[in-house]
Amino acid sequence: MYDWLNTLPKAELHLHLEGTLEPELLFRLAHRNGVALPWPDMDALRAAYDYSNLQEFLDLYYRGADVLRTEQDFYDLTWDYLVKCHEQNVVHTEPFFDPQTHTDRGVPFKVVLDGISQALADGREKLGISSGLILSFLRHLPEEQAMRTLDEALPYRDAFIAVGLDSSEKGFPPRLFQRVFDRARAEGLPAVAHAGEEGPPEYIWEALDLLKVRRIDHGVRAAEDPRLMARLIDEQIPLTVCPLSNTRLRVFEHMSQHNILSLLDAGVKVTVNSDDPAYFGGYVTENFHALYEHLGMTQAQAQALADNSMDARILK
Ligand code: ES4
Ligand code: ZN
Repeated sequence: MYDWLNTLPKAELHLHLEGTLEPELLFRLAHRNGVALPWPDMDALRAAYDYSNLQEFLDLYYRGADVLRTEQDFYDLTWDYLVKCHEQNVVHTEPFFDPQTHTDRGVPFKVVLDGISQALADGREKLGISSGLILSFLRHLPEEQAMRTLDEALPYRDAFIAVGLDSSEKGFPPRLFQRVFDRARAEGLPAVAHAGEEGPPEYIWEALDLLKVRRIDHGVRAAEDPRLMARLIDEQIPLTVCPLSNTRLRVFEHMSQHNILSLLDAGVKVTVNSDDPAYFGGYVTENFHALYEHLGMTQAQAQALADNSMDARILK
């Protein structure tokens, strides 16, 4: 079954490039850039991959991203991810990057963008993987800073296919970012947003009604709101679900309790994604495989999930 799932052609629609930073590359880049790390070795780092919620993970994720300094670093990060895609027959990907995580540390926007864009171009040419980059705003920071990030990005408008919203969810509702998303829309940029991962169904409503997103990232808490479920099904709004992420961050206590197949069977357009694979223990195939192992996913369900991912692309 693993091989069948691995060979299945699929698209990945919820993937943070900073979350693909494997311990090996993290240590290599720290050495290359002379960055001191709080972990003596990779085993100590891996031992820290034990989170009880989203914030504990994010603290580690932002700490890890500090080793990314040069254009070559961003190239290497992105290229390694694309090689993984190639191995797992991910034929299309729409990854996120968080410019503020880097510009706030003094790494210029263009350094980040050029490294990533060059790797994506090489991925198209050498590996045949189509891709479109999503610029994601950090919601734990003020809206003015997101707006400034958008200003910085607009000269490179053609390097992106959409804008997104991520980081700490609780206490940072989508409505706080309405003006940034209005502006992005006026520039012709479609939108997605993380909502309903740890936050309530109300945040999903806000993402749809105020930010006018065309996909919801995570969205698993929609199941708590029957009216919202009806809307997602009626409008076929895709949810980019990340099963291993949800269990590692304890959105669900165990994979056997995950609701992705119930959502699928109810008619919601759900997809399978890896979120931050280096931190959550697997790439897309491992996520599919966990659904087979713990939820008894059938081949027909796997095919439907993969078909949904191809349908839910922004870049067609
Ligand atoms: C994230 Cl799992 C998750 N949730 C929200 N923001 C994020 N950024 C990177 N991974
Ligand atoms: Zn995410």
